[in-house]
This record gives sequence, structure tokens and C-alpha cells, in this order.
Amino acid sequence: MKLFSRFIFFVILGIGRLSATLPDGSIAPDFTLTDINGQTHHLYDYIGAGKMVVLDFSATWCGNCWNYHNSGALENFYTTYGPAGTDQVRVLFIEIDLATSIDCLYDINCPSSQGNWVATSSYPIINLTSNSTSIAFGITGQPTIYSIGTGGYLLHDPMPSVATLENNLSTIITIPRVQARVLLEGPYNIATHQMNTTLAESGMLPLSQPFATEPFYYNEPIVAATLPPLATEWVLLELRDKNDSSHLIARSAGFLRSDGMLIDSGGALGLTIQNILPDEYYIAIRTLHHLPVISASPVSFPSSQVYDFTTSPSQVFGTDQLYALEPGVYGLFSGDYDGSGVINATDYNLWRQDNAAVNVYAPYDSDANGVINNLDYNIWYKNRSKIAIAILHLP
Ligand SMILES: [Ca+2]
Ligand SMILES: [Ca+2]
Repeated sequence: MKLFSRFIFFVILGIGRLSATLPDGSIAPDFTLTDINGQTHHLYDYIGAGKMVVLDFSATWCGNCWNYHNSGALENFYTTYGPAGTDQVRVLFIEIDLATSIDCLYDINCPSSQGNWVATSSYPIINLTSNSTSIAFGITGQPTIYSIGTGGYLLHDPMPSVATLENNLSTIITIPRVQARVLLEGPYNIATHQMNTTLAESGMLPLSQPFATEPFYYNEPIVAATLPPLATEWVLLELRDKNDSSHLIARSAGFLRSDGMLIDSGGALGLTIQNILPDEYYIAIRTLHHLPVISASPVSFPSSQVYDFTTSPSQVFGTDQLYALEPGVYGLFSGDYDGSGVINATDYNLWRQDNAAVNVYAPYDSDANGVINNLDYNIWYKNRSKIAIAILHLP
């Protein structure tokens, strides 16, 4: 039985492409699998939620697998860092031999099985009914154990100890950030070469992201406990498909610091993006009142680099999409009060209906100072008929 099972396993794998253990740093292929208790497990959901996922590809007849299983390393690791512990980790045992039944996992009427695998495992057990997952993960022997971190990167360790797994946890779980620098025409101050922080200083800048309304409809509850130092204004970040920049992949909201650096609601540089695998993406930036822009080309993610929208008009896609704030320094055009991507009479009408307000946080506040007056109109007038590239227009 044991030999027969092994024979079947390798014959079936042999039908697929030549397999090899995936090299460290590969992106784990996605799967959705159902465990022996009927629970489904979607790998990218776990990765997107910031969990490290450990996959133990084993077979019930495999002696090395049984020895490793009984070392308790995965069990101990799961107890400490799994859902009942710090909740940083998911562990999945994946039985790869299609010829072994669920009974073999319980060592019932299965002479080839090394023992009762279920009794010594509090983490989920999956009994594969197709080889597609084994093939995708390049399984050529067992056990094969992968640790998968945020961003989907995987590491292969033959039979990792708890210490090795803890090291993986500390090194591969870093939630990637998008880093960018953006200046806004309205609050930009030529004297200081920074953006004014008048909204924050006057208590007008909200703690909650303001993009839930039309036309953005971004409803993530992003709230700052307190305003980060030097926060100028909220921005909405978009990641778009490298092959089709009209395709929105993910969004997040944060602040621009007075020097243009994108910061999160806690003041840290960059914005975290959940559920995003390493790839290249276009970066687009929206605000309540400035014309949106998108990077000239796709940008690697994750990356330690800051994408700087301020250094040249060629940093953005399209012509005449950035305003020269001063020689060599560029910012977004102000005056798009309805976020449509076009500066026109519709925006002017929003300003006109409330053009003498003080102490407000309003999209028709061109210069983002909490006061609505002719200075805002003047900026709109200068920029009227400016148009963002079509894929950024919002209805
Ligand atoms: Ca508009
Ligand atoms: Ca104003």
C-alpha cells in the first residue's frame, strides 16, 4: 500500500510540468482549500490580512513527515503565534498523496499511515483531492515546508525549528508601504518651500479620512488618534494595474506632510496597502480640491524608494498635469472642487454658493486654509479648463 501510494503520487506529479521546490523570495501561488472539518482556507486572504502562513506539505505514510510532526515545532509555533496566541500566524498541514483517505489521517484502517496525525495537530489539516496545489508549489518530496510572509514572499526550510520559524516571522512579516512625495498648489508657500498647515493649526483638518463622499466613495475607516505633526491635507492613494492604468487595484488614505511626504494616520512615512502582491503598479493621487495625477510609469511595490511627484512634469502621465510652484518644483493644480478630474464651471458653482465661509473644511477651499474667499476663486480662475487624464475622471 505504501509503495503503491508513493508510485501513484509521483506518476501523477510527473504528468505536470517538471517540479522543483520554489526558490526563496518566490511569490506563493494562491489557493482556496477546504480542510477535513469543512473550513475553507484562502491563502491570499491570510496574506492580505498580514498573517504569516506556514504550509507543511506531507504524506501520511512518510516517516520524516511523522518525525517532524511529532517534534511539535509547528504545534508549538501555532499555539504561541496562531489565532489562540498572538494571531500573527496560520499553519496548514497539507496531505499531498491523492491515494490516501481522510481515514489515513486518523490512522484508521490505513496500514500505511504513520499514526494519528489529527490527534497531535490543533492547526487545520487539508487532504488534497487534486495535485494542482502540489504542482504549483513545486512539491517533489515530503515534508516540504514553506513560510509565506506579507506580500506573498515565501521561504523554504526543510524541517524548521520553532526558532527558525520565529526568525521567519520577524524577517518576512513587514507590511509593505507605498512611499510618495506630492505638493499641492493651494497650500504651497513659496517663502518656506513647504505647504502651509493652516487647516491643522486652526483645528479644521478632520481626524477621519474625508473621501467617503461622492465621487470617491472610499469608506475605509481611517482615523488618526491625533493629527500627525505637520499634516497639511488628506490624500487618497490609488494603485492601478501596470497593464491597464484604468483598472483600480487598491486604495488607501493618509496625509501629506508639509514637505510633501505621504504619511499615514499615525505619522509614519508611506501608506500600507493590504491584499496586494508584489508587482509594479501605477500610483495615483487624489485630494478634495486638486486635479488628480498618476505616475508616468508603473512603480515597483514593495519598494524602499519614494516616488517623487514634485521633481519634474515628466513624473506624471500626460502633458501639462503639474503646476510649476517655483523653478524645479512641481505640484498638483488646485480648483477641482468636485473631484471630477476636470476644473470647470461646476467647481466654480460650488465655490459661489458658499464663498464667504470661515472655519470650514470644504473642497472649494483652493488653498486649504479654512477660509473661503476670492483667493480661492483666483486659483480656480487661473486653472479653469485644466483636465486630468481621462482614466482619472470620476463621474
Ligand atoms: Ca471638477
Ligand atoms: Ca481658502
